[in-house]
Amino acid sequence: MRSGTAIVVKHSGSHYLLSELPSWQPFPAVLKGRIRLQAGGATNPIAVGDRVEYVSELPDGQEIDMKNPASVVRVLDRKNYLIRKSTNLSRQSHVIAANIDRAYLVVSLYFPEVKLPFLDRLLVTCEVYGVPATVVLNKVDLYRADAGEYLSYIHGIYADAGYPVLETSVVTGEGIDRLREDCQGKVCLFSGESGVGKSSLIRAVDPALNPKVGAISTAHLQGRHTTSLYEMYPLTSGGYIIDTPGLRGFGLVDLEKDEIAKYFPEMLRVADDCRFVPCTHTHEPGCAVKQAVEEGRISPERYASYLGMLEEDGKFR
Ligand SMILES: Nc1nc2c(ncn2[C@@H]2O[C@H](COP(=O)(O)OP(=O)(O)OP(=O)(O)O)[C@@H](O)[C@H]2O)c(=O)[nH]1
Ligand SMILES: [Mg+2]
Ligand SMILES: [Zn+2]
Repeated sequence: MRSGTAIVVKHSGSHYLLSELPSWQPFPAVLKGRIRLQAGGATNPIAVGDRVEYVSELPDGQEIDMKNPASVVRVLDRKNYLIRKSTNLSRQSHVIAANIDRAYLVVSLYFPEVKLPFLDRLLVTCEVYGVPATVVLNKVDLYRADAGEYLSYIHGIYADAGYPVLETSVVTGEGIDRLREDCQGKVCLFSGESGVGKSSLIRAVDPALNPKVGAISTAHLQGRHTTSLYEMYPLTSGGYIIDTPGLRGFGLVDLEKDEIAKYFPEMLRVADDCRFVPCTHTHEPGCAVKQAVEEGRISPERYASYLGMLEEDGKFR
């Protein structure tokens, strides 16, 4: 009988791979029944990035394999995590990853086309769960020349909101050095819609890594959900990147209506000056948020996303 502490580095259906970082020697593990009960409503009790205690019946020196997987007996407290709620009424939720130093939310302006309300919902989720986020505008080779102004405009929206924004291209290599430096020594999560280039960026950041990349469907100009598993990769330069399947619908986490604005950093900064407390920043006179939108200090797109979330709020409960 032996035991230890390890990190979950891959999740595929019923089994997990664990590794005792910083050494990289993944071995299979399954969950004990007691842990399943502790999931608190999530479909997966443990996620990539979780720190767990495991036991194995095998004698020391014998390698843990698929025939004799280890058993996860305890999940250690999480620093943070990200959760995805399904958009139907099943109320199921899925933990995307845990103990994340930074989430890179990857979008491309075209192929697939960016949906700002979707990105904003992801950013709100990161704020709610205490995960620092960077916006990555990928595939700039495809549109810098023809849509340079639009690119700067979108860049400006998120920089003004207070987020780091990177412009990258896997084709020209633009921005990849900065992304690599940024990821160094951290546990990084790459998230976003299918086809935006998450797996491609991981290959570009570290050519030693080889996650599968898929072509964009020519009929729909969308991704094909090439990555189907949650998987952590060790960076040669130190640190880890978690690749994730492309997000489809993305339900907003449970938030009270008057809480949502707190997770828009640019609204939080001015909301203290609203005449009424609480203020929904919709119809109230003397609302500092509405004034900031009128004066161009808060982007109309971000404000529209906020109003959309207020309205949608009821639907997912
Ligand atoms: N022109 C251009 N194409 C890119 C860039 N990055 C990725 N692609 C292409 O976009 C397509 C999708 O890339 P993936 O890396 O598989 O995208 P993904 O986000 O991992 O997609 P899923 O795994 O389905 O969620 C591939 O055909 C890539 O070659 C880029 O910077 N420029
Ligand atoms: Mg992928
Ligand atoms: Zn207000």
